[in-house]
Amino acid sequence: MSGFTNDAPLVAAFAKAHRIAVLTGAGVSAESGLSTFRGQGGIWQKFRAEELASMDGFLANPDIVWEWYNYRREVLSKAKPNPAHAALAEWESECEEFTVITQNVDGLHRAAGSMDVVELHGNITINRCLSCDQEMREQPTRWEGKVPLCSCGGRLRPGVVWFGEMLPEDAIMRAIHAAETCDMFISIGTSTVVYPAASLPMIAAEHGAYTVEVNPDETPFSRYANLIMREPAGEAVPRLHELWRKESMARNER
Ligand code: BV8
Ligand code: ZN
Repeated sequence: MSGFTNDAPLVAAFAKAHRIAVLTGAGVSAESGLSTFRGQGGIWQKFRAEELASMDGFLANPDIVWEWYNYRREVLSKAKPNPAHAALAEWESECEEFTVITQNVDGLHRAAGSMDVVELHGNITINRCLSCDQEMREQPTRWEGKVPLCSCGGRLRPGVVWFGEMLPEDAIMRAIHAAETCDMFISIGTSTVVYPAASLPMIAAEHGAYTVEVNPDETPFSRYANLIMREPAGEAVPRLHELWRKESMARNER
């Protein structure tokens, strides 16, 4: 079922949604000009994921990996949050509990004003030292080829979670808690193939949440979603927010 029909379960679900959890993937940032990973023009169509976003890939090709991250940081420096990011930030300010769980490393949810954000896969703007493990936010001053060096002399890597690496414990625990306790779970712009993030929509569904999928394409979760919106996030998310606002105000007047 795509778009809205005024059927009772949908209206009832929106009216009683006090605790909302949102999972976002690269698709929510597509309209900010950031390439997705697997969609049209996806970054990885030119490369295989393991060559770039993994420790083995980094150790084998440190300069290529840093060229890729520097390219993404360059594109990100010109990117702005889009109407989907903005609607989620506004929605959070009106809702009792509203958690944005993101697989993205672009920081655009916080840039849009979202406060309760769980960055499952880290943040591309942070560097971390392979030797002393300290995080470095300031600009490096020394390089080994294209690889920036820490003040301790160790090689720096982007502060993101690579394939084969564990997600930050607190992030995945917060994400699972939000999925288990929310009334409504909205999955936006993710191909729902990268685990453990991809397990969150199903966890929410199994705990009785009303689930919504916003994605122009089908995903492995589509068949379980209560509401599907086959359209870009920049159009769908503001409409979802408006529908929730209308129904929750109507509830308060009853
Ligand atoms: C882990 C950070 C425990 C880096 C990313 C074999 C060996 C090792 C591991 C595994 C293995 N088999 C499986 C695994 C687990 C692996 C995994 O799931 N692999 C998949 C590919 C099968 N997961 C891991 O390794 C995770 N760690 O499991 O640790 C462990 C340890 C050792 C051994 C085993 C297990 C770590 C995963 C994190 C990897 N890091 N990113 C960086 O960004 O550089 S993942 C990367 O993919 C991004 O974070 C991205 O978010 C994520 C998922 O992609 P999506 O966000 O969904 O983006 P995608 O392009 O795929 O889809 C975009 C969607 O948007 C599309 O559907 C498109 O239609 C839609 N769209 C397009 N435009 C719009 C739109 N939607 C709305 N509006 C639009 N306008
Ligand atoms: Zn160091």
